[in-house]
Amino acid sequence: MNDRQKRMCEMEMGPEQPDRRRFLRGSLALGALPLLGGCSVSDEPIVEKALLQVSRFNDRVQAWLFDPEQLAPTYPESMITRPFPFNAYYSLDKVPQIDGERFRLQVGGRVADQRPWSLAELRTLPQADQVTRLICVEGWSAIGKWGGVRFSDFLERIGADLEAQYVGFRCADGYYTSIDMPTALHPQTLLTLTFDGQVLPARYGFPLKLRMPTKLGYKNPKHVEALFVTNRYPGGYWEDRGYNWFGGS
Ligand SMILES: Nc1nc2c(c(=O)[nH]1)N[C@H]1C(S)=C(S)[C@@H](COP(=O)(O)O)O[C@H]1N2
Ligand SMILES: [Mo]
Repeated sequence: MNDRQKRMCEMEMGPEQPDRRRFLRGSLALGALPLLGGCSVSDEPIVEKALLQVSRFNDRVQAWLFDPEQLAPTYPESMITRPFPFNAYYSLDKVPQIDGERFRLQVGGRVADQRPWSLAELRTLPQADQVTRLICVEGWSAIGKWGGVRFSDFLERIGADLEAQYVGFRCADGYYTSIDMPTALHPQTLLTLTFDGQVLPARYGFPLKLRMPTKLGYKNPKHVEALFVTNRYPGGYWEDRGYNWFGGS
């Protein structure tokens, strides 16, 4: 550790914030750790600003490295993790219960056809499924099978501006996130209606989960009720709390 790094360590004061620290460490996975050496993350605004800049820099590097043709690994059905883990920013008993009959997916922003979609309408579109690994930054991963509409098909169908930068998602539990357009158009990005061949169970995101095997768990929104295409950075629930925005896996 050099003197500057030591000083950064010594600047660390005030109460421990293990959660915060975990988030920052998550966002540091690429690049920033060598900079800070073994020193723990400070709450100094200057350090925080520097870290945010590193994280934004990482977003750009990851976006640049992202290969829209490169496929994430797929697995045989025999490798599906059973029971499949549940995760959310709340416990299982708080999972939203949504009425599938009344549900309508709202689409907005840079989209020509803003008509909302019922689940029955979404089921009439061509369906695909895949067995992939979901990787959570909390240190676990699990293999599952999701089925639904290829998101690129859906975006074309609604006349989305495919040159726009972001697709943002709002969820029925207050969660929200956003992704880059190249990932939205990736062939393995699915707007899923099923899990393991069954209607998506509530805990895994009924009625809709956007599933991307190229991104970490927190980028995969469950209970999606609205999506919008935009050039204004929409952020995300964990991303606004320090997780890296691109969140590739
Ligand atoms: N709406 C919503 N989507 C969410 C979350 C959440 O809390 N709310 N948590 C994310 C995180 S951190 C993970 S790891 C996965 C977990 O998905 P699973 O419950 O199907 O395993 O959902 C992601 N999508
Ligand atoms: Mo996660």
